[in-house]
Amino acid sequence: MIRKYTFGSQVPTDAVVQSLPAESGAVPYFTLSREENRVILTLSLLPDEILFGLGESVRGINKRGFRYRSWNSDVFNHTESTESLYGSHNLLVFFSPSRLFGVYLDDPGLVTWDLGYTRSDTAVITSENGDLDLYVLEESSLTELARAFRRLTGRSYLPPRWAFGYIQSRWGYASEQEIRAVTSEHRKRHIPLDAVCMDIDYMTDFRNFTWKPDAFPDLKGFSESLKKDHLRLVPIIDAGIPVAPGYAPYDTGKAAGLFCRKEDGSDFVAAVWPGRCVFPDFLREDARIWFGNLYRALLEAGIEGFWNDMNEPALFYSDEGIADAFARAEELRGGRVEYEAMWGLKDAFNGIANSMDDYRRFYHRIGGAAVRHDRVHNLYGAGMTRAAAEGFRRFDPSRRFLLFSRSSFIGAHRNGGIWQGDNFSWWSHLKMALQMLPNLNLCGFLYSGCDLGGFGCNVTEDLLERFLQLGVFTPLMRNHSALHTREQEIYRFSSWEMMRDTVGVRYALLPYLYSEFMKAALTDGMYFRPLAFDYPEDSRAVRVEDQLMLGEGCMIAPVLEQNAEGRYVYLPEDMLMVRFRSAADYDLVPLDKGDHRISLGLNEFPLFVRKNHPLLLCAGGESSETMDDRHFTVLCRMDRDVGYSLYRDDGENPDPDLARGLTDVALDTALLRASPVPGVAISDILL
Ligand code: MIG
Repeated sequence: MIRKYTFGSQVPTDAVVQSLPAESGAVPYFTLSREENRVILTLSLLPDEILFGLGESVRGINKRGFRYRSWNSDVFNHTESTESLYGSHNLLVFFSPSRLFGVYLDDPGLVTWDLGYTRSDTAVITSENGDLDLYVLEESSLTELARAFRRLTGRSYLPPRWAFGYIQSRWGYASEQEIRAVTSEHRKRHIPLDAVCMDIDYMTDFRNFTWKPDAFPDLKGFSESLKKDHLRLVPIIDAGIPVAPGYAPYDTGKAAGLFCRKEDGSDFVAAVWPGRCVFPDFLREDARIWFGNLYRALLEAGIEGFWNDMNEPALFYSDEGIADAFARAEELRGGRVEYEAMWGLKDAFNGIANSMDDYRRFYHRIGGAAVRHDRVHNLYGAGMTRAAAEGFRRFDPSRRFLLFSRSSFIGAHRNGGIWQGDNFSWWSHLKMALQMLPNLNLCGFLYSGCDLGGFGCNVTEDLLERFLQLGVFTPLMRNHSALHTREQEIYRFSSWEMMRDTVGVRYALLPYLYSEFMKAALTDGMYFRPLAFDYPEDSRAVRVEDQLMLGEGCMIAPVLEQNAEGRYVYLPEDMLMVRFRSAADYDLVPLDKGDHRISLGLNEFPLFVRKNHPLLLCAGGESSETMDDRHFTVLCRMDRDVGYSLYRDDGENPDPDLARGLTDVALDTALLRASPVPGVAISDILL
């Protein structure tokens, strides 16, 4: 059951797709108070209560014990103290043996989540705007609660099937030759690859929808020739449009008055990569249509996928911000600067980027009224995602396009995926990526993954290998790194063959993982889940922070520490461990419910499969398009006859029919007689 409560008058956020009548009674569970405009919800936490949700955020799967802020931020350094990342996902689920409910704030402004931070036994949720729709969700299980929330907010985005292939990316690829060198190194060494991302350096002067004519003399010819080799280009698009008369996106947007404005009616200008930029008012439909149509130039060049960046929006500086900082400096010039003033001076300059002052300087037009940006800040990236997705649909309604964004808001999960932003080549960030994934799924973002190997800092071979071992299972499997960091393509390393074999496992599992993803998306389910969803009564399982359920029948437990030759794993039920070294080389080890120490050399990683759930492996391949997805090896630890329904489709139909895509696989216990591994059926099938 979902109940809705309305406070003030909320601008339409497009997050919710079901219209529910607002209740008039008191909000259950919470004590409500108001302070100026703020709406404050307070609740006593039960001693054993676990909190799930808040999608993209740092720390554990269980969000209890910290303070988070919903405020979409361009943050380069993700630490345990980082209160905001790029997306705001205002769903929180309270789970304990004695109560289960969720609360969702459809609120595009700043929301603070004090979850046992100020007082360990109290949660305080504060909406700064005080204009919001509040939903309270009650269902019989975590799984049903997640499903109800997805029905409320709409079906998750479906990427094309090729988007489940391995993607190579790096900030710095600047020409056709450089990209060809990357693709040919992969093909030459048989490292599977489906796509290469183009970062900002492909553009002329970082201008959206342009490409450097010398570096890409025939982008269409280039993309077509890559496609013959089953490879695709995925260019980046940033939010800002440079102030450059003569540059068509600026001229047309300016003529139609589609940019965000200051109070005096002039366009708000701030610098990002292309220099001084204006910002499309993505909260307006006409601006979204105009921006979505700009993708055409690239779509016509054969591009089928994009990533949208800097859409919090990230602001390097505004003229006003610089002037304020200098004014502060002027005040102090000549005098004796005491330490407090010195720190203030430093802060004045350090705080120039992404400043709250700038976010208060501009306005959106919503329903004819001017709305100051800070009140609706968290909607901006979602508006850009929507603009792009709708533009693709207008361009070609007959297929799916790849789209993933940095900034997001609930609702954007219907239009695109997200990547987990600028992580570092740190072991702790491998764990952080894992812990974020189930909460992203809960909030609707199924197509996601982190920058494998880490974006900032210099990776080491072992860390990249362990990142790839997680990436084998994440829907978005992309190796990405920042300019000036150590080169991170697999072939740069002496142990590239080990990494190639790891990516090979992804391709052997691709039809199965795609099936699990599509079934989850099409039934409003979750691809990754905390163990609590499947074993709510197992007090050990509900607190597991370094293992995830995957699809209907699997569990992952990657190695997250350097120099560890294995790890402890908790099995909430009897499972089959498949310890992979490559697509063709793996051990099958039945393990019973309980604790296990698993030995895992650097080249090894496990997948745990529930008893009586079949796992399908194909022979793999070097691209998702050239794989044989009719011949499979089926593996199953079983003690009865079992079945699995494999979902397959053409990988691009935008309106897939779940029932029509399913093929049933049946395994008979008779198979166990011939098996070399007691209790485990191994069977080759043709579908
Ligand atoms: O200010 O386009 O998160 O993936 O490589 C940095 C350059 C801008 C941030 C993105 C990152 C991308 C980078 N971008």
